[in-house]
Amino acid sequence: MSLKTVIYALVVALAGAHPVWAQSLDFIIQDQNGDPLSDAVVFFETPDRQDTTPREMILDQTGEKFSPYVMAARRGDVLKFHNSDPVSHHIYSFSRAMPLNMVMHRDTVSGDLLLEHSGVIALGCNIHDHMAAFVVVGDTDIAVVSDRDGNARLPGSKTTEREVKVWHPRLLKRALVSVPVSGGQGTTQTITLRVQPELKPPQTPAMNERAY
Ligand SMILES: [Cu+2]
Repeated sequence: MSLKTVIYALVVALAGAHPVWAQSLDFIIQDQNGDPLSDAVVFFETPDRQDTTPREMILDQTGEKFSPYVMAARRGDVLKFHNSDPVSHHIYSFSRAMPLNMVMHRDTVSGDLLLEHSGVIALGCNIHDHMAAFVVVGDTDIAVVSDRDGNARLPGSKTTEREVKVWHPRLLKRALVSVPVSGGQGTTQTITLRVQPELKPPQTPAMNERAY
């Protein structure tokens, strides 16, 4: 047994047999075909809340799309919509975490919307059916969204949890998946999600074809 292993075992024992993820953890999220999955939210459900300062989360509308498509927010954060388009949007949500029905005229900014409840807020636009976005609200201060190559890096944490939760818009019933952390620090763990087929890319008409 190397000295490093002994020290690690000692640290684990002192931490109550649970590892403490002092350093960042790297994940690659992929689908059942091995293709990278962007827009997966990866988080520890009960991390230590180090910073409870509410953040201002900006959800833009540009080119008749919500941007970002998936956002990871924390309960207590403030959500603010921007409409950068030269047309109006009519944002709606039937989600329990935040029902919404709000017309936004071109080049406007919404008021502050307090994210009071945890859950997934699914957003659409009544004018443009192809527009969709998801705001995943949790109690965690550490949640990341995978990039276009499926990469997700969770920052270091004092959490004692040994599994991460993963959410993706194309997961069946959009449920959470629990995945044991097996890779450990300094390695990259691949997480494979069984997702529904990709939706057809939205048809985005030229902006000058419409005027609301
Ligand atoms: Cu719209």
